[in-house]
Amino acid sequence: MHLRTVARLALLSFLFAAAASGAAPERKNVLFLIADDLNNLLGCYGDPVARTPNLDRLAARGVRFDRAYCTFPLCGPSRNSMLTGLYPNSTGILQNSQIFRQTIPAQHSLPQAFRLQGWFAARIGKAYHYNVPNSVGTIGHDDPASWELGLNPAGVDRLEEHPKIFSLTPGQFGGTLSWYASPKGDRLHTDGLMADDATWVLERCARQPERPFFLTVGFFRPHTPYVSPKPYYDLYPLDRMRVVPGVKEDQADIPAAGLMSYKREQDALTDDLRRQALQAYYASISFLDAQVGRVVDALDRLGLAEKTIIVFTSDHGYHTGEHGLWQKQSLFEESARVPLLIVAPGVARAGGVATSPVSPGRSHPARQSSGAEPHPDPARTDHRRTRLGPHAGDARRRRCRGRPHRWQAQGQGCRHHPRSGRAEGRRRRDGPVPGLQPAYGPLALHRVGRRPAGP
Ligand SMILES: [Ca+2]
Repeated sequence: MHLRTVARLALLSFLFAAAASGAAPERKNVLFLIADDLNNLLGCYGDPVARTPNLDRLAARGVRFDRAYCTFPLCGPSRNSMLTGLYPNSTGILQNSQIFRQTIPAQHSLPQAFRLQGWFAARIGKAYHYNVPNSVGTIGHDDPASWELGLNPAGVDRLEEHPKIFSLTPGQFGGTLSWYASPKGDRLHTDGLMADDATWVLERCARQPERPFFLTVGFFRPHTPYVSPKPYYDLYPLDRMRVVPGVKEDQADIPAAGLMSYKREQDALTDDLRRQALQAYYASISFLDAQVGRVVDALDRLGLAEKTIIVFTSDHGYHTGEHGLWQKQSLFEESARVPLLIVAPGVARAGGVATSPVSPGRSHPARQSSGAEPHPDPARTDHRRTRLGPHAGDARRRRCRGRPHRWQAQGQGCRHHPRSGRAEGRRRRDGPVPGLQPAYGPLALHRVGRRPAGP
């Protein structure tokens, strides 16, 4: 299959699935790996500093999508979009505190669609939104209907090391630049425990080759706080960390709306702190890379590779000082673009590069070649058909006109496509769904620790 064709399927998933329904394709496994707040600072995307040998190897055995973009540069909206195959203005999820069951409860999620067709669907860590780090070890904003098994390990980064973390705003870690070089080894950290748990699940799946699986491993790194074992910090000497130059001059011609994601607390950043933050972010990427490598190695060791599609991506990109911005929630390239690697044995050639714009949320690429039938009307399901009249009625469907900047203010739902510039969002009044209780109450500790005992 030609790579440009693969990319264009992002916009044609419904038609493609319908066209593929003639013959009965082989039912392949899916290993869906998603990082949190990871941009394209990876060796396989040409970054000269990053040490990411495992992701580089994954790219070499599959297809690297060079122009993959999230549908919303924030965790919750992006993840709900990705896992339902709908744009945020159709899911109604424009902030982190919601899950799609509150707005479009009848929608089948991607893993749920696999479940309904016989796949074993499991989740380890963050698939839907979690508050990081405080919800690590809980079910977060999970959707239990999506999975048969959910594992929520918590490591020393969550349970022991918070008091030691440096933060620009002391005591705050989730949305604030913060980091810590841990003396504890990989397998004591949450992402390391998740790689162990993934291996445990894969071992059991390998014993039941007649039943395909859809395993999601949602790593928490490199999201803040950038906590990772110290050896990963040592890969990135501070004097090699490049501070973005000329920010003041750069900002001179950027409209104020383009800089709305700036956080006042970052006034405290000095160049020394910027170098430390970049070192810590890179270290978290390399730590993540190592855990991805462990999961893929387990897949290979268990003889599952030939029957398994591997997808690796992130929920959105990340600024590391460009335009004076850090973190996410802008539509500049660094925040909107995501890595996307797909290894599909027998479908795409190894080492390929796809250059057409694509969005992981719209493509459901794994489903397209896994043999699963499409879930009901994935491209056309609309919140208006879910009998949530009050919510649908609140959505004021007006075209976003007169907004010249590629910017989506959180909660306003107006965006322009990062490449075409075409306005694709619509304004809506966002907020809780009247008369509908949250699917889940205050986040309760679901199960801290390890997988179930036994075979
Ligand atoms: Ca995120």
